[in-house]
Amino acid sequence: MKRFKKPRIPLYIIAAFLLGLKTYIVYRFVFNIELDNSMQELILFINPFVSAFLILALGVWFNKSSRQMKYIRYATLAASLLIWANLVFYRQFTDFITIPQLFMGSNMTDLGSSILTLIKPWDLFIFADAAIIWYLSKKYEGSLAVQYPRSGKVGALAFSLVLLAGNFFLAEMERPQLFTRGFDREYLVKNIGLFNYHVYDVVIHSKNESQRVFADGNEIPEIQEYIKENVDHETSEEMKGIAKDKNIIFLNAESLQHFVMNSEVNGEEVTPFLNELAQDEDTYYFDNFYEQTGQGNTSDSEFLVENSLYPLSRGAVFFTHGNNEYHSFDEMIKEAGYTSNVLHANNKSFWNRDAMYNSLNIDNFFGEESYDVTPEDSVGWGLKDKPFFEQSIPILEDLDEPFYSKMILLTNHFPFELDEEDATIDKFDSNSNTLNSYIPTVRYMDEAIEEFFDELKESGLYEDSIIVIMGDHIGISANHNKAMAQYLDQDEITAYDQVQLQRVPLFIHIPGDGNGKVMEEVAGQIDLKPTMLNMLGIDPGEDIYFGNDLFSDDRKGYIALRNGDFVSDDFVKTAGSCYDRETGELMDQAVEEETDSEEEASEELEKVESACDSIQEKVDTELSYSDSIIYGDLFRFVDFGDEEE
Ligand code: GP9
Ligand code: MN
Repeated sequence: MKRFKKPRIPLYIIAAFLLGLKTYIVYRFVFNIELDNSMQELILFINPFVSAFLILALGVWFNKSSRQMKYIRYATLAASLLIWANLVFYRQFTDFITIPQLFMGSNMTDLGSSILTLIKPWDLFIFADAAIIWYLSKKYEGSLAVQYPRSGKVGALAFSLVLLAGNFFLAEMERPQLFTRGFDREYLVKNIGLFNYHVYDVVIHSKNESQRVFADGNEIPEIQEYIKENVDHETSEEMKGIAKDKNIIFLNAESLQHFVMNSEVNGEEVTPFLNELAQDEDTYYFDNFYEQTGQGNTSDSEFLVENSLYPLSRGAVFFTHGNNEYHSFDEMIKEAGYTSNVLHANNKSFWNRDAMYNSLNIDNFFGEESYDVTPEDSVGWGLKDKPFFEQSIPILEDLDEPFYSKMILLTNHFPFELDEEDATIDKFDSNSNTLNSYIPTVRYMDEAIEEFFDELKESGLYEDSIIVIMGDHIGISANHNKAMAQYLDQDEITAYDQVQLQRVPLFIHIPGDGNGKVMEEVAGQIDLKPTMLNMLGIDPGEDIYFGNDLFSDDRKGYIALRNGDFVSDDFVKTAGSCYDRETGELMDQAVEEETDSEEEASEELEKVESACDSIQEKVDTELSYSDSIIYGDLFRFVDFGDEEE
């Protein structure tokens, strides 16, 4: 047998180096990870090598060289696949995969055409190191393996753990409480790397799962107490019962963001009908209304509306906790004789809706099979909004009244495809195809809603109904900030702007009301359940919820975003800083400008900081109570007093 010259560098080290280098390049140049200082740069540079070494050094425990080679090959390949999967996911959601999301496999396949636009030919380079290692390991199998004595193996492991500890130490220094807060996945990946982030995610996932098993409901009184003290507020007397016995038609306007309202492209209004509707004397239009969704997108927005609870910070609650007990709006309106319905021309397993709608006590779900979906009438994700509305009219007419019917639109969905004949406004012109295409699909939705209003009037349903239109979540992610800045005619999109871009339009249109106006209060999706209950004249009783009546003057005064940021009457809190909500100025600067002496400034600043901190504390408390309710399935233990309906 031919003997190879003993090579100097073992394969596991070569593989660790290549994997580390590749990972770093991908972090730095492919993901859009923000780096604020040189410490962050350093950590981002170190962590790929630390993780790669940790993974590959495990290979030395295989004594047989063929096994060792096999391990190194597959570990490198698996790591590359993991990076690639995260990259594809990131292009769509600007976020990293979580375990609960992996169980949303059905969604991933349903993504269909969207997923193709997310895969790029040069993604193949992500597998370059795996290919090199594969080749080397086959060619030089025996000579590139190492046979360490036991002490050498332990040494390699100990060395990788020391590196890991060093990495964690730096990370904790850079971002205290990184592991306990865990709201922001980008921070985790930036600091401990993608691989360790996934290990962390597995640990958190198991912890959450065990929370349900061990929950016994003894947290409930504390939560009820908190709600009584902090959330409960007076509802509007004026609006109480205004919708009594009327139908509620709720339009879930896919990806509709606030920034398109009253804006123009090439001198043409993007949303002419909605702009007019906002000014209508029968419409209450909310101008500072925020979406509060997490990874569950549309389904999270539905969850917020039906429950006035927060969705989860990881995964979609529709998937992860679709079989929990809830005390939903749909259940509560039954006592007033209402039926609840969802109309959505998509398959019912998407977002696990079939299971969740059951748990929410929704009476009827009219999915894809209730519609005539032809290729001519479809684009992107399915039936176009115009035929969807048209075909929905007979369904609505057949329902027992009064009803609450939610209609979920689809055409204005990423990647914003539209047939040429449906495009009635130019695309925007920027470096982002996504933003460019968004404009004509938003216009299409605007026209579809206009037609729907006419159809409702023709059918006679209009007078007996209240129509709510809500944008479900953002359509244009931070990945398109350059184009967005161009659209908004700004130099850049700041952290403050990013929060403001989370505004979505909300219309509450009450035919014949005549008192409509533009409402300026800071509000969010969490507020719809208490608002609609009050409008129906239903007493929430012992309900556990986190929102306020939108029409009341007496409100909590802030809206929590799912990542822990918040917007209050005075502040926008994001990226660790407090901004003036109206001007977008950092509060310390604003205070400095407004005060005359240094002494006065520091006094004022202290006040502002403590005001901001005290809201933050409430936001954190609310989010964590809401999480406990969901993870522990705590409503199993609550008697809301209306169970037997
Ligand atoms: C799918 C539709 C879109 O049924 O609700 O979901 P999204 O991707 O926006 O969450
Ligand atoms: Mn959506």
